[in-house]
Amino acid sequence: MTRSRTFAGAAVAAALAGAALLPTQADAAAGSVHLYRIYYDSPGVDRGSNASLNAEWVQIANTTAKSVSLKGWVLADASNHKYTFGTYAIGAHRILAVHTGKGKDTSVNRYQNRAAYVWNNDKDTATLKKANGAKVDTCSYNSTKVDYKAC
Ligand SMILES: [Ca+2]
Ligand SMILES: [Ca+2]
Repeated sequence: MTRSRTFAGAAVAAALAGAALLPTQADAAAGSVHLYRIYYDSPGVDRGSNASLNAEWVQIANTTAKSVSLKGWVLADASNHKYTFGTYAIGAHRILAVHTGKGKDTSVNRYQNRAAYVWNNDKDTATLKKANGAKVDTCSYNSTKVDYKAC
């Protein structure tokens, strides 16, 4: 026990030293908020029902150990249809879905409240920006063979 604990302590010390020397790697290890998946062709024929609109969504993951406020952040498609987050924070290690249709916002489901589809079924690009306009992430797809894109 003592030996393994000492070994673990040494490993942590080494990791911290490495993190101090390589901040970029440290940031990656600390996680990020990023686009995770886009389900762009909702199941079945696109008849425009609210259920169908809500089966079209974009997932955003927070892989950091902290809750992150997304207030004022903007999710947009290639045609610049924008969804701006209100007061909202994504919890640590959580994945949220931004649905296209109407619904009641929850801690992991947000709704654009649209009456029409946003994400093209053939190709499109999702862009996530902070309130100050700084780009956080983009995710593009170009295929009708599958219905979703893992970013
Ligand atoms: Ca679509
Ligand atoms: Ca469909």
